Amino acid sequence: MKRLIVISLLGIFTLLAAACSGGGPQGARPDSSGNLTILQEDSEGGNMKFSPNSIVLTVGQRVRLVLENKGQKNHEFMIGRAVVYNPAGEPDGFKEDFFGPMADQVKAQTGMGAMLVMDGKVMQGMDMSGGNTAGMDHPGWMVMNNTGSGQTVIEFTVPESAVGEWEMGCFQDKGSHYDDGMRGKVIVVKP
Ligand SMILES: [Cu+2]
Repeated sequence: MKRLIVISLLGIFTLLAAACSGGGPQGARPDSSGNLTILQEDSEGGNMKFSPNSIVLTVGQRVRLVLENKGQKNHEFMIGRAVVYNPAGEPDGFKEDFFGPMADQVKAQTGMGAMLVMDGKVMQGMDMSGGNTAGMDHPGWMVMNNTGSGQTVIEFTVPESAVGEWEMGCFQDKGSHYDDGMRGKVIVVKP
């Protein structure tokens, strides 16, 4: 009798687990040509966000992330994990950088007024900072998408080493964008 109960319970747990997993992680996926548009939005009152704020990428997929700044402010786009905090206690980028290790295979088309920045150095695009990169000198690889930049495209093939959960974030204005909701999930799955 006891054994029967244990077996029944196991069965119920298995069913529950299957129901919860619901066919893989939730999030927006690139279309059949690999394009996935991510809007950077803000509004009066500090409502900052990425739309969508959860994306799912698949290993081996050729992906084109199309960033559009729809807001009034300048916004960054970084992917990584383990947020680092500066001495002032402000979120200041990620300890582990998603793009850094594959920087040689990442192609970016920066829109007018957008920049590709690596460890605070402008690598591509027009330097609109006037040499003053303070505020966007986070560790790692990022796109600085100034307001009105149009589209910036990040193109890459998703590597096997990226499998797992990552975070996207904007750390502008002393990390306040991140704190105000400008962050999201990036999940990399096996095909
Ligand atoms: Cu922002």
